[in-house]
Amino acid sequence: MSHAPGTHRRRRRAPRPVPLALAGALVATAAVALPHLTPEASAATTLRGYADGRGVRIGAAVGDTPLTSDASYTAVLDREFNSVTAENAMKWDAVEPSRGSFNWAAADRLVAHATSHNQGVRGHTLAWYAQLPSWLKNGNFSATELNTILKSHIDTEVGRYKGKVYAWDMINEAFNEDGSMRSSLWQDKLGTGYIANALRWAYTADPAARLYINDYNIEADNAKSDALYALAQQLLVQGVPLHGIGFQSHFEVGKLPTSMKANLKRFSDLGLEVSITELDIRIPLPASSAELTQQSTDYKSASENCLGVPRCAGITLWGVSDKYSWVPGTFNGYGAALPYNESYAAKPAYTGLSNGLDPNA
Ligand code: 9MR
Repeated sequence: MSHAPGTHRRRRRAPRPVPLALAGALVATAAVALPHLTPEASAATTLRGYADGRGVRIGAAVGDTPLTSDASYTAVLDREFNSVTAENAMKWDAVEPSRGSFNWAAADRLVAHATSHNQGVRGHTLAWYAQLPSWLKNGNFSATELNTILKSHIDTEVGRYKGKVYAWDMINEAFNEDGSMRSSLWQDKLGTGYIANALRWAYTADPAARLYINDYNIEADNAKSDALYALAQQLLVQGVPLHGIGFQSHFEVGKLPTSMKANLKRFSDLGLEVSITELDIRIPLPASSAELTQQSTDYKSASENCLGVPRCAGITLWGVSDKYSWVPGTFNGYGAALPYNESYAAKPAYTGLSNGLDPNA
């Protein structure tokens, strides 16, 4: 593919080959015109090209293993995505394995990679019930001490990445399905007030980062999203720095909630950003071609359900290719949840997502 030398802004893309996706699954679309397009226009036909054009993020959760060992993976990541989320590297157990002793190696690697590929970073996550180090889980700390520990962790981590992380999934999975608060170290010891405190501490550490509450099964209008809505309203009335709601969006093929767009809109109407933060769409294996087609439709609908709402800041997928997805390990008999297959060939889902991002599709 030819490219104009000296166009520094696009230097990172110019030497890359024709996107695999365009060479494969998209041949039947406008992408066939690729050889005649200017470099600018061909860059625009990547996911990140469309997202850049709309001023939104298209992101992927990134694991340290593929980041450091799989050049095919990083080629797709850097060509297609303008945002990354640390899949595990910024979680408590990774960052503070023993009290007051921090391990930034993997998180720093991701941030450095993102910086050098002109990608934004979503931080993930600071107050969650899972992936806590054992010293913390089993420490039997008093509420006062736990409060200090949480504050110090947030000050340190958010402070370290000040100006480098554009949004934090601060609070993760705080609710039960019936809308009650989920039992966790934080909730049980500190009460729901830990949420406002955590957001305030993070805001002090980096006033420019967008601070999110993130959860799953809140995409539909249901008891869980109603409870979150009530909490968000209350936090905003209290002047707590809550800026966005992250809708994880771990879906099963053909089962997108019909109320998703209206539900995202009611949060957006509060003045909050809305983002899809962990999108994947699992299929019972082996995936049939009808299911792959349905998955493509679902990727398009999911992205449109966000982008069709004011204040949608972007869409992050929970991975890049089926090679590293968490899905098969958790949902027995399911997989094929991402737009790239294990060999980095674009699936129909890539076209669906791409069309969802392309304002002219
Ligand atoms: O993808 C993550 C996987 O590698 C970890 O083993 C798992 C541990 O709980 O967490 C996964 O990521 C989760 C995310 O942090 C929060 N939402 C659900 C995600 C999938 O389980």
